[in-house]
Amino acid sequence: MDLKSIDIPILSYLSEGLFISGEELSNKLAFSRIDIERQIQQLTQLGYDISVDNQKGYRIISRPDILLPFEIKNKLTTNYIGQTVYYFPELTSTNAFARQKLLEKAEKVPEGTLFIAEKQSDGVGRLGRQWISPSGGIWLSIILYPQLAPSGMPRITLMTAVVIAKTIHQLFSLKVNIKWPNDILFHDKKVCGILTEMSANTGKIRWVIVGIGINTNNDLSEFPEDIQKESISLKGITGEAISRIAFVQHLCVEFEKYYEVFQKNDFSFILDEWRTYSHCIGEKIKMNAGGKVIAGEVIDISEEGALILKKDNGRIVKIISGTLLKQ
Ligand code: BT5
Repeated sequence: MDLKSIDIPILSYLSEGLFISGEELSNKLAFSRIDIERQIQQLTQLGYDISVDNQKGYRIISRPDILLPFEIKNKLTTNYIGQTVYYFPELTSTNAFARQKLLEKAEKVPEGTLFIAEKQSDGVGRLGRQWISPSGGIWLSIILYPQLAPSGMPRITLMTAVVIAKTIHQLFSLKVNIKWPNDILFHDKKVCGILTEMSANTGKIRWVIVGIGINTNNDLSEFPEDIQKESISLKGITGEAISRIAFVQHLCVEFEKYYEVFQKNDFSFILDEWRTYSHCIGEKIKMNAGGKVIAGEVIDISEEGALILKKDNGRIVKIISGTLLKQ
């Protein structure tokens, strides 16, 4: 079964609630009864448990938590984020794959396209660091074509961090923190990382890849010990497996909402939200910025997404990219 392009239209009419008869399905969708049977079989092969009653028809008993495109698109209320989905049981890296697609022909990749993998064999973090991505997590990339100068890129990372923090808050009533620039932490442990990449020419961004890695239901016990100590998953926090499909759908809706605000140049609204989740405003920190260690107190975040730091010698500096160090 080709999971990339698979489409099972009857799924939008089947539910865990009421039965729906084969006749009603074939009337609604203009499919023959044999087509309906075939789609039911496909769903069963994918791990759906479907109750079949000769009189009443079909009803879903349980569905697998696989990030299949038609599940993500099912009743998704966005206009473009998540409306095109490429799904892979395994990839090296969703960012690397997306980059390859964009370099081949960006016009073929609509804005809001998602590239999703169940696991990544070569997931990447910033500065070439490794991102561990076993099954059970959410590893995806979102494609954007913002009207933006390359210097505006850090804002996309900030916006994405707000969207993820908000999604986690809304779905699980959990307060997470954003660690500048690209980490989402719960009690100082990393639950999510963001990797934004772009291509630009003549002072304008051509495309952006927003890579998002979230530890959801994946098992952290296989992580190297040092990373394990500093990581956490949503399953680990809430005590139960979460619905990754519902998470991705919610993320798409929030992402589109914020991206629309972003496109209208209303970044101060996003910054205000960012400040409420910030990990470090008012804190004394040390950071590695381009190989130099800088120490000071974080005063604020700037309109461009730079951290404003009051150095120990009293000087105010803006840091556009760097890694916060442990104190
Ligand atoms: C990041 O880098 O946090 C960006 C991670 C982006 C991952 C997504 S997944 C989908 C897309 N496709 C990709 O290939 N990548 C993106 P950075 O701030 O450099 O953090 C990397 C560091 O986090 C590593 O050096 C480890 O210490 C730690 N780490 C690695 N895997 C982790 C995980 N699953 N959970 C928590 N921490 C992890």
